[in-house]
Amino acid sequence: MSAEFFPEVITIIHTEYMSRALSLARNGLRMTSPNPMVGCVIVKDGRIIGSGWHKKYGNPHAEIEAINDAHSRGENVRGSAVYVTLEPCSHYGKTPPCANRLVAEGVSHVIIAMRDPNPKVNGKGIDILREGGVKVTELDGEIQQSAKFLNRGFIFVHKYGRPFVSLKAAMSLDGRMNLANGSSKWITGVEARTEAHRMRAENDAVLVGVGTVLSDDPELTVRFVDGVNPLRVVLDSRLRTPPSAKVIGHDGKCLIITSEGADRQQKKALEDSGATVAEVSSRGGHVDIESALKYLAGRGILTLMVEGGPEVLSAFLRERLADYVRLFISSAKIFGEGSGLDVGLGFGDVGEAFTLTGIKTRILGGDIITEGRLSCSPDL
Ligand code: AOF
Ligand code: ZN
Repeated sequence: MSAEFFPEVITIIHTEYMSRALSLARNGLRMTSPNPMVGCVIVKDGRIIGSGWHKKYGNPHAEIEAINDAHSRGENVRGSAVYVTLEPCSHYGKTPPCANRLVAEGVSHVIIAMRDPNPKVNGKGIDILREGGVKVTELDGEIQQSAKFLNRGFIFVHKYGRPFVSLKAAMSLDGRMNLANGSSKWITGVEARTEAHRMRAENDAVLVGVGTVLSDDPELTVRFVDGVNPLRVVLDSRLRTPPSAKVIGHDGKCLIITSEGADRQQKKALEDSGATVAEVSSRGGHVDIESALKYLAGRGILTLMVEGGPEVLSAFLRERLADYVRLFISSAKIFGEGSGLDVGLGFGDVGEAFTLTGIKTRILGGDIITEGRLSCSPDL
């Protein structure tokens, strides 16, 4: 008997092929921004006849990669089922529309994990397919959530005009993020530090406040794991970053965000040493975080990791511009003094507190790592 008679069997089959497409999509991590990571698997007569993913910004889309892969194996995609993690595009951009190409190839069924939040597409790809006589199935549930989480930054930029923001905070057992003198180096052990570098490699940009630059002189590069260096961003309302700061580096990937009307001389000194300086509006004497995020989205940054210090992390929480938290808690060190996450949220009742969902907790060396999605974060 054909699987058509068993809807639950069909769901299992769809989930299986879509999971494969999602893992292919992940190969594009950090290479596709500001475009999404997309994977595609083409199935005919119960066999995968072609697959592919969007490899790099400006390169062919995932569907075209998969069709080309099938052709290179001498397969004909006519009558096949195409699993694609994102709705096929409908517009002429860097490449012609994939939806039209799928119709022209004569595929019979397209299964998608999520709609494209890009207003140029958003449902129009599905319309083109249906009008071309192709059956379209939109998956929901967990597999859709996984597809959305993978492209959380892409969704946020299109839906909310800002990157998806992850906070990373390291603290001593007594909740201090630095000593009284501001130093915050080496709170956690080497395994946790490796994990923090992995997190840097996963985000398009990593951000610290000027206080962290002055006290720790961090490089903010990916060193303990393989990966692409993120854009390094310093929030510095009065341009106190020294031109000799390590964060500036030599690769032109350091951006200092300051308030409008910054000191010309200091600005020029920083630019001469290789940094880019951007001026955005300020609020209460500090760079306005929302304006800074908007600016970053405009520069193609989809995902941002905020690495410290306590003041900057607190400001993101206070403004409710934080979506995910990963906390590194040393189980070995007690500082006894220094700052914590003194956010000043002014809750009058425990019930009002921010909560985390989808919590994952691990023990790594002598440190506890706990992470989750913040309740103040809007929907994907
Ligand atoms: C991708 N890769 O596999 C798919 C995309 O500028 P373009 O022509 O490359 O178009 C980019 C848009 O195409 C992107 O924002 C998204 O809406 C859609 N689909 N993009 O880069 C892909 N399927
Ligand atoms: Zn496309």
